[in-house]
Amino acid sequence: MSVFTKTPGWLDWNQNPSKPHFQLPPGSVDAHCHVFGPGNQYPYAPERKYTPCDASRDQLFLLRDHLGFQRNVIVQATCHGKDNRALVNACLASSGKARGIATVGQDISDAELRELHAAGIRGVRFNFLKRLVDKVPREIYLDIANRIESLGWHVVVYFEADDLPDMVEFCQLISTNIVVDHMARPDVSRPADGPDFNRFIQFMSENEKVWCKVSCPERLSVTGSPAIDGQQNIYEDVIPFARRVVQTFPDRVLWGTDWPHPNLKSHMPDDGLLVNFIPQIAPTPALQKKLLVDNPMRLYWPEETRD
Ligand code: 0GY
Repeated sequence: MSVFTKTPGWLDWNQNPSKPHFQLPPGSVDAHCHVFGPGNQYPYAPERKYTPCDASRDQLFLLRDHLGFQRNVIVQATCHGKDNRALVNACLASSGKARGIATVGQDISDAELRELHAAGIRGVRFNFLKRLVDKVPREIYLDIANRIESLGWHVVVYFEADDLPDMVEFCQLISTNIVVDHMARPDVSRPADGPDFNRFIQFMSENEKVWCKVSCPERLSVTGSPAIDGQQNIYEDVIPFARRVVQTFPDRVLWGTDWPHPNLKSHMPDDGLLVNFIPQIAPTPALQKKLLVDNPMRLYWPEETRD
């Protein structure tokens, strides 16, 4: 029983995900997931915009094994603010099978950054969604981006499609790799080959350091999941967007479950069905291996990929 009261209407993660039919390539990485609390051990941040249900590291590791992943990249969630203790604990307890993306303030010391690195942190996340965080001045983010460069870290950015013009400018000022969460949240009711998404494709074409997570169909879909209990036709409207990114930039894409799926309103996905969705966006074994193994390994475990 959590010591915190969840945000009204909160949807809890699925305790009984199906076993995926799609067999993940050996060494696959779930490159976007979170841990929440547990709140009695790792309290949620006072400045949080939502209070989730608990989702512990052990529950994440059980899901990893159930779905057939070998590793996780755990992303600091905004409900924990800049308190990375739950994340660090999960990375340390993972026997090297988890890396982390932290949220830090400008006041973090170099010694603290090195400590995060030793725990398995490999980047920082800058979040631009007003419903999730208070605004942070760009200069602060740029200062943090400069400071993490020498650690070999990268920056993860979460923003919405309408903010792309601002982000193009901002990203030009960052010299590390930049990973964009959830394809910058396109409006999937518009065409995947229309002017809006073309601008995102152009952004990636012109910036070789920009990577993209082709994740969160359940969050982006407008048509939703008409066959939630079947295997086909889930989140169909997201497929052309994700597939276009995977086919255009096969060496700069990542995939993650987004477990435990914070702030969903319409439904909670079955994580097994989310895995079954992967071949629709990465249709060949070669693309699947890049998306799930080669790319995340190069970014998060480079020491294991060098010849
Ligand atoms: C996600 C998406 C969301 C939340 C967060 O850190 C967070 O709180 O990332 C969201 O509400 O869209 O990637 O989990």
